[in-house]
Amino acid sequence: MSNGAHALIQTLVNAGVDTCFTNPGTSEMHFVAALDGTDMRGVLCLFEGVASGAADGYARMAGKPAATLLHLGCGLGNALANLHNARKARVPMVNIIGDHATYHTQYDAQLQSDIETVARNISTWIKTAPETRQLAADAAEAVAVAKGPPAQIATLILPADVSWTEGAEPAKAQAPVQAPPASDATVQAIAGVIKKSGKKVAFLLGNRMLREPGLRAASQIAEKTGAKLFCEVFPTRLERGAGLPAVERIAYLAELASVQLDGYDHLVLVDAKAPVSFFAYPGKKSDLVPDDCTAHTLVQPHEDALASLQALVDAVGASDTAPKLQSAERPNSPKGKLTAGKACQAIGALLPANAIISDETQTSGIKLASSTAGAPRHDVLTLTGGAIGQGLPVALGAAVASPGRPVLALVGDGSAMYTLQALWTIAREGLDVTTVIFNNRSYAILNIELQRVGAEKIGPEAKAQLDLSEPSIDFVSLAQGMGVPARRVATAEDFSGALKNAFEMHGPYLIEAIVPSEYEGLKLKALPHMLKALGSIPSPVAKAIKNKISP
Ligand SMILES: Cc1ncc(C[n+]2csc(CCOP(=O)(O)OP(=O)(O)O)c2C)c(N)n1
Ligand SMILES: [Mg+2]
Repeated sequence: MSNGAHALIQTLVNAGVDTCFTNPGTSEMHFVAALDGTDMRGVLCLFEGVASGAADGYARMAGKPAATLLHLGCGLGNALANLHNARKARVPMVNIIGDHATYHTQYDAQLQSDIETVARNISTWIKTAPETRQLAADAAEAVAVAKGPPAQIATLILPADVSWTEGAEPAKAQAPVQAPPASDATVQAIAGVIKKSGKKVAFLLGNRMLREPGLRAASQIAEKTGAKLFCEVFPTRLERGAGLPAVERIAYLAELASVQLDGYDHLVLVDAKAPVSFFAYPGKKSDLVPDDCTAHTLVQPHEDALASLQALVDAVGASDTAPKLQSAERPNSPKGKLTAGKACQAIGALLPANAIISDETQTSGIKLASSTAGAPRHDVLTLTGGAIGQGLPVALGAAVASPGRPVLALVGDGSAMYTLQALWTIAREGLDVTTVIFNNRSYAILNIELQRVGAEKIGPEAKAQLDLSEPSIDFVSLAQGMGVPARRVATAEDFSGALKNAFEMHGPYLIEAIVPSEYEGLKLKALPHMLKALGSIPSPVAKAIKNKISP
């Protein structure tokens, strides 16, 4: 018998949850005290949004949940944006939210708030643990729910007295639930559609299908049937590079996505939702499936996506077909004044084998995919829910989950300032994370959006809301102030040199890349007109222009 906190931690460990990203307060002190002498690794984060983003990055790489330890409703609220990204990533996670002691809530003390209401935004399984004796069983259930299928975020609210009271015993892990494959009828129906001649078929692969086994199976089908392979716009974890099948990512800009999807009669969704525009724009469609195209869903989130896709491989007779693999190739080293495109080129030239890229580059990463396509195999983790401030925390969590693998965090200056505290934890844990801040001193993407939404007049007050140049942010000082060595560069040669050094040394390093915005002046003004024109020009020309704008 032990107190609730001890039994809770041991239960989590029994179920394989052995890493907890923490930002504790008084109500979590018994949990904190119980960490010693267990196999649970506590990783302190200095803002809750770092903890939740780190748990997301951890789950993407480890394929199992981490826990977060957060302080009441306000701590959970601070974590919300990255919990939202994690929910959209469909990763498993267990939140432990400390609460006031059960008998204290009646007093409406200073930190009293409605925790469950905050949690409802990101969890369907929410439980306030009612008593110590039951706590371990609740924790085992939370982990089982988080693991799924489907994987999700479970939130266990832990009143302080339930945590400190004696009389608890750890519970065993619940037996894993086997996900069923898609029904044979579904597989055969889709196989029938694909095999019918004269129709153009594309696949949209998402989530669990973007790892090697899913990619290989999809490529076998594509090679056998001539189908095109797309992947969703913001993948949770995409394995790519030399030796793996390549897939074309759906573009962020809806006009470009429409060009990509134009001309297909059937779109087969495999662990992905039908594509929609990121935002609505006056006079434009939200649903990106072309009007004369039929979407088919192969697999539901609770089903076994890989087994279903492999059944489809058999059903179309592609079991003996070899997948098409990306060949190894790297761009040359860039020269001259640094631009974001040249930085991407240098990354393609130098990326080490088995790297993990956390991509929150926004506009600066437009050339990233093409520059790294033939680089040694690597994983790319992206902004699944569109809530910025995710890149650094996800890199932190990915590094904790993947010792021995180099992590590269690529982050816009605006995005970096949301959760910059992640650098402190990266330094404290000695993680092998190289961070590149693309400092264009701007919310550049919003300058594009401002043009696109058709705003009538763009005055100085409007422009000022998107400008980060006064005062300019000194990322080198900020990084050094948190224990991360750093260097500022403004030429392509210096960028390559700094990146090479960072990859060669173990541990954290930050490169502040001074770059112009990718879209400025005339190019910025012309973009909305060009995007508008795409819908009314011949498809091959539109596709060529798309590849120029977003290669
Ligand atoms: C939580 C959240 N707040 C605000 C936004 C709106 N937003 C999207 S991109 C962006 C600016 C990104 O700037 P930066 O990281 O510098 O990239 P750049 O656009 O300059 O390439 C903002 C504020 C968002 N998506 N999520
Ligand atoms: Mg910027």
